[in-house]
Amino acid sequence: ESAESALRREAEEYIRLFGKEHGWDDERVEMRVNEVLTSIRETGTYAHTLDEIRHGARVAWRNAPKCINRKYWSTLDVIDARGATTNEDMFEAIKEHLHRGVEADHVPVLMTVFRPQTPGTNDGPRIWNSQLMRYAGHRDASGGVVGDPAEVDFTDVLKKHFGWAPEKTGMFDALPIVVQINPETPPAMFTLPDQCFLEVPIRHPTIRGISQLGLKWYGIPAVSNITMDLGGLHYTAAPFNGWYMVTEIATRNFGDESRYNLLPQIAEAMGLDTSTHDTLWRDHALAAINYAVFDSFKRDRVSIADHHTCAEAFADWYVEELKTRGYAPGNWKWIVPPTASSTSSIYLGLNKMTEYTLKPALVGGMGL
Ligand code: NRG
Repeated sequence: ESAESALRREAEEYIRLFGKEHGWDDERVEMRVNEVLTSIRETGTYAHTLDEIRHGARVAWRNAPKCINRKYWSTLDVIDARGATTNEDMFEAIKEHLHRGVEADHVPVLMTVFRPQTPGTNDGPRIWNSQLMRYAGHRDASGGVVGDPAEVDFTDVLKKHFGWAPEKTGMFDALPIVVQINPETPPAMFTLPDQCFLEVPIRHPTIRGISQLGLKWYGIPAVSNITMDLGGLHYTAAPFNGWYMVTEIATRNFGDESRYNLLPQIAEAMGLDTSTHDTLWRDHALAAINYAVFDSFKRDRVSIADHHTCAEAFADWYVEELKTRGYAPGNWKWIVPPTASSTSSIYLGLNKMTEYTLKPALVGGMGL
């Protein structure tokens, strides 16, 4: 199948889905399908209406096999930034996006959509960061890393090619944003103002040693390295955010050996013996740091969900989705929370869930 016929097929498929899910009559569907196909024939591409993008983004989320929070898929809202024509425009839109999250009482689910890639080319706009907010990983002289090891390569690129020279090299240095409106334009680096970079200091309500570790995390997970594949068009810059599930931060970002690897320090702060597995110090440390992160976000009124609530809600949604929609792709390994895994009904109840790709889709991105 040629690229153009794939575009025609996927465009038509999506318009029909949109029409069906909006109760359009046949005449209206055929009219819009014709309009789109004519545009592709004459110009090689077509433009979505804002309603089509918003619904497409929602369905792309609904189809995301790794996401536990999909029951909220129909609440996603889109900021239309297709008019951005410069790197500066892109950065303005990103600030606006984060600002809306920081300001709200409950973090809204938002996607900012930039111009799609011209079909058959590689000219789409890019955000080089994996997330809009993220912490640097600095290599130190002894071959170790200060900060987030997941960001070491990107941090190197910023220092070597963009002249980034942070005043200090700490564990939680906000990374600047690099955007590139098209391949001909050199990418540009920008620094987020503080009012866009919401952070939560991590304190444990009773274990002082944990509070004294000086940990913090940013408030809003805003994934920026995923392409939205919608109606045959590729939106290469379409950053989106929801809110955190506590285990993402406490168990994985803080706990993983390949990330901050903090469990030994947390266990020591708790006075546990880490010289033997017998004390189950990792288990105690995980429970305590999850509690500390959750309590700290709550105290600061930054949206966060616990993994028990998420897992329970997902299991209900998934069963309902199978009944009403008829299908729902899911990646068990990603959906099962990494802590207290067997306490959720997903663990045994949804073990036959399978992953497959449905479009619209959110594709690519690193192993977040
Ligand atoms: N685990 C990653 C974030 C991945 C996306 N998670 C969300 N997305 N909650 C991390 O930074 O820990 N979201 O759109 O809400």
